[in-house]
Amino acid sequence: MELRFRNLIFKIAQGDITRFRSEAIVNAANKYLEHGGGVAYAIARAAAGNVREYIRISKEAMREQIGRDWIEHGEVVVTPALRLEQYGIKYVIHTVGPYCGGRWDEDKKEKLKKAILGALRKADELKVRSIAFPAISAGIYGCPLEEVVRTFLETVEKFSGEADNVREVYLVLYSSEDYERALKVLEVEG
Ligand code: AR6
Repeated sequence: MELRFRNLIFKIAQGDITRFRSEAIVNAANKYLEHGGGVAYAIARAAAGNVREYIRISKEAMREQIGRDWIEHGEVVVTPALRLEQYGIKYVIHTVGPYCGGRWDEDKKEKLKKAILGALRKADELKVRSIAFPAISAGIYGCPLEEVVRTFLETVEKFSGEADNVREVYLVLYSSEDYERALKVLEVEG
């Protein structure tokens, strides 16, 4: 299932993002890049073979790129893909979405938009053609999946007006249930 916004294609896919063939993948991180669970842990383990080592690499990159030991919503950190290069992945872009704990409001939506847009802009700056996102904040952070998917749609549409290099944006759902739910949102909104 795909939608076209200007020169940009937005696709929903199902699978494991650590093996997804795109030039950049996004990590749904926490602000300290601790990669303790969820997709963050999976990416860290797959990239470095050792989660602690990828946390070290991420924190060092954060200090160099941001000059702080944490990131705000909208700020992103780039780390090398290491072992993920075998799938054609060049970069991992770490971004932080809102914590919802089951609640959703305009403030969470704005924070999620910033997190998505920050990663898209960084990918464009890195001259990446394709970028894959997990459903940021829809796991441990407890934001409603349907709202997360809607926010992706709106943000990618907005970004399509400024994209120079990015041509394909994927939202990769891990479980088939989440994939089916995301497809329904696209069918209704798209
Ligand atoms: N490929 C694609 N999607 C995945 C994968 C995978 N390998 N593994 C999980 N997901 P979460 P959050 C999905 O919890 O809600 C971490 O501890 C998952 O099913 O990873 O933003 C961080 O360090 C869900 O739909 O991220 C933060 O502390 C989506 O990825 C915190 O979790 C996001 O779930 C961030 O929580």
